[in-house]
Amino acid sequence: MNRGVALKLGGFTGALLLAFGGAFALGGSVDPVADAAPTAAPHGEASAPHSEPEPTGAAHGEGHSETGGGTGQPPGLAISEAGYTLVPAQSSFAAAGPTNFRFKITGPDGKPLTSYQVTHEKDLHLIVVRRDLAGFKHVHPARAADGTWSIPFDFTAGGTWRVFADFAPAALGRTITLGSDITVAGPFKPVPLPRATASTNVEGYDVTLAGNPVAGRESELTFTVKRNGATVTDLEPYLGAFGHLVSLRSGDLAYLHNHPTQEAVAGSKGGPEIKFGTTFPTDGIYRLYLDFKHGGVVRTAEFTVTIGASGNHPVPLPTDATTPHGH
Ligand SMILES: [Cu+2]
Repeated sequence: MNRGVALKLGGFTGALLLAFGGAFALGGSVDPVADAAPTAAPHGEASAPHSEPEPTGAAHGEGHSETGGGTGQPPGLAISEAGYTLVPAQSSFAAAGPTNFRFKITGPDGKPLTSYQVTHEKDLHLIVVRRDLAGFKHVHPARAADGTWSIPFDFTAGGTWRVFADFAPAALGRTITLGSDITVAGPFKPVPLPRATASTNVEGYDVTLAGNPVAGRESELTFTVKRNGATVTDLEPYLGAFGHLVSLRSGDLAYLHNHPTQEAVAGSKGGPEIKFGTTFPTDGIYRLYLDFKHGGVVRTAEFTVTIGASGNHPVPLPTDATTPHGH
């Protein structure tokens, strides 16, 4: 009997090792450009020049810190921070399907917040994803005079969903991201997190990710967009940049701010590269969601990225780490 248990465990461990072995693929196959060139020097690629050093905080209209307001934790893990609270009108739905999702942000005075500082061209960004990291949407609700936000939203399946409100209260002077769980009744089939790969396809667009991110310091991520084998050089500005990137940590759905390193004004064209400065707080597995706009349509390219040798085993690195983690 004991032997039977041991055999079962052995098989399970083997399957896990296989899964994580596959997840290492990205680390070995991407261009180690971020490590090789942390300074302002161009990378010698045959690409359009990009502005480095990166723009100041004014470029994205925010001066936030990377952690959740002195908690030492990444953003998105709390429903309340710095006196501001995310209050869904309804935190449970009786069935999957289209609904009108409504919520408020209450301020330190307990009243609905109505005074926001614009970030990435909006007063508030709403990210909705199921807890298994499937079903990602980045949307922009409308605010009524009384401070209530609302947006038509389709909870496409049952399960526990996570909503993130990413905004800067005018009185606070920095961005905060609050998160709340929303439960939706109905059948739920967890979607396994896809393996880490350096490229993905979304609606006919091939998107490749290059970079060598390490935990605890800012790394550059470069996405390259192609269509039918040809580089796309007429990306359209979306939210003040040629792309908008959200990263979520698998396991707890910590939310990462990602700063585009280039601004994009109306009428300008970008691509095929889109660059971001990103600081992953710890080793672990992350799901990256890149929104880009082409032909008037916003599409989302998704990537799984493992940081560190362990992947599934978060090991905080010193923030002044100067050598790559590993062996
Ligand atoms: Cu947004």
